[in-house]
Amino acid sequence: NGHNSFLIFFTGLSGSGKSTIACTLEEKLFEKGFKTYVLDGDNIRKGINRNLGFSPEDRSENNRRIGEISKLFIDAGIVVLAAFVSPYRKDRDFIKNTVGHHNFIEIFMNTSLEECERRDVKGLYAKARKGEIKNMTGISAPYEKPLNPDIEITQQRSIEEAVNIIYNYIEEKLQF
Ligand code: GGZ
Repeated sequence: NGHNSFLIFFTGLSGSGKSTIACTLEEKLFEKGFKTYVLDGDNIRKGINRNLGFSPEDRSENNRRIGEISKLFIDAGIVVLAAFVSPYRKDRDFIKNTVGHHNFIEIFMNTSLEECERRDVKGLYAKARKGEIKNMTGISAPYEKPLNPDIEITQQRSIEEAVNIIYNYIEEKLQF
């Protein structure tokens, strides 16, 4: 009883809500019986990509490997939810080409820098403002907004609303 598998790719600033929405959506998909997996900094940057930092080159390599890993999961029949800053258009395009355009759903978490900085869950923005962290996306490194994302989630959305918007969009792609 195979089902269609693809990559749901969340991009946005640190603190924009990528992981929260990805994990909540994953629970919903799991409840409906789909095989799913969440890729994020916690399982990728602490493991296979622990040799990579936040220079443009390292971010590109991080994203290249994320694309290749996603492709393997898709081949294995798993719906992949990936939550990464992925600030460069060319890196997101690489991932899209790697998994195939029809297997790629781009979700732009459009939360303003002001709001992300207000949340500052990990204290990274405060450190970046003090110059203790360099290459911080939004402060001292660029974020190239998606020009044509499949879905844009604005910051006034609740978690539940965001998950429902994405679920409704992917429902037709899911084979029950
Ligand atoms: C951006 C950084 C940085 C810098 C550490 N810039 O909110 P988080 O903590 O959990 O998510 C951010 C994560 C970004 O890693 P990614 O693998 O998603 O980035 S990329 O796609 O650009 O390769 C943040 C933390 O790591 N973090 N330093 N300088 N985010």
